[in-house]
Amino acid sequence: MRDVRAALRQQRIETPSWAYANSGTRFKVFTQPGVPRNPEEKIADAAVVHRLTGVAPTVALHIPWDEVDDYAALAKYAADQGVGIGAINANVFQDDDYKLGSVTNPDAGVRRKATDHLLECVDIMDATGSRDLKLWFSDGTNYPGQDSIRARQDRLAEALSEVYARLGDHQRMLLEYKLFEPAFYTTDVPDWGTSYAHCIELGPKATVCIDTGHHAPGTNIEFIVAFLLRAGKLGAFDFNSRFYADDDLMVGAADPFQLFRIMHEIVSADALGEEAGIAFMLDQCHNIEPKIPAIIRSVLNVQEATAKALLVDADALAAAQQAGDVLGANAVLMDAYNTDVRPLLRELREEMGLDPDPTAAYARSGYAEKIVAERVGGEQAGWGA
Ligand code: PSV
Ligand code: MN
Repeated sequence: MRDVRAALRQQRIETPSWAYANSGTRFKVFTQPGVPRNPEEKIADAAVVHRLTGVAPTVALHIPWDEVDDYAALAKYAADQGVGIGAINANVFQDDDYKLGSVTNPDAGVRRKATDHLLECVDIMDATGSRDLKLWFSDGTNYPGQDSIRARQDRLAEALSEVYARLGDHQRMLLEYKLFEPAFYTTDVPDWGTSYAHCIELGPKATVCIDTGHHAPGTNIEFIVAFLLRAGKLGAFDFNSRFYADDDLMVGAADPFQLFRIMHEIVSADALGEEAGIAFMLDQCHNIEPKIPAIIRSVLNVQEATAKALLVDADALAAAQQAGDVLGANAVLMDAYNTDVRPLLRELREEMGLDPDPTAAYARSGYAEKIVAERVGGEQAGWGA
């Protein structure tokens, strides 16, 4: 029998700095009072989420959205707040120079600029002690014939290998993929296979990041999880929910069953613990809902899916599978999924010295009112779009 509580206690979910900031669609950003104005205030909010949930000890940064003069000082500030700096996300998608691509741009000068930014992100990792460099490229083309698909792959491989060579012994590269958007005809890293192939070419420090919102409708994400786990090439998740495209809604909101199926693959491969090296990150935007409570909800959604996955009776499942008992095997999985794990998680939080209901504890804490009163003046942080 698995030690469900011990596994849940050790779970680590990373929250994204940009989820605490203003965001929206390409039609409108609705601002919210109390939103952070700088990286420190985002980190302070992330620390609140960790204090209340006990399982969100790191916060990912996005550069230049979280640009500061002194990254070591920022890491120290985070540590003082009780959290660490997680992945450093590069941003080569918001500069005018990148209209035709960043590291795959036909212009060598633009490629140099983009690669230099990626290298700068590794410098930042050195200063913050971050392990992971997360790369997502908006690169691609909009029209057939616009550029050479093959040449763009060559340019991508060249930039990635230069950055890979710069990584320290304990640093990794996470290569994210996305089916489309902003490019509509070809995307240079559109799917897990492309990411996987580049990671194989690069070496052991390069692994795939699965953003759950980046697939065609109906894609079986848990298959991708299982495949990459077997190949030792799953490095991270960017968790969120989608109904239509890259919606960036709260993880587990649209399809909690899918989240359970993903976590079942993780648990059955014994890949939940830190030693497995998989970063469980959120990549979300809270456009119309209050941000901190939404992030708390998201963390709890991942925790609930994980608890259910841990409750799967592995022996009974293996026996049913071996016996070819299709319905029996499916029933073992569904029994776990249909278990209400909320009482177990409430107990666990009490054991961890936390409030059993983090959402209610946040509402009672007065933090929301405090940041609305204090964060007056200055410019609210946003995603720069
Ligand atoms: C792209 O859609 C993406 O998922 C990448 O992870 C970016 O870094 C992130 O969103 C920014 O919100
Ligand atoms: Mn992402």
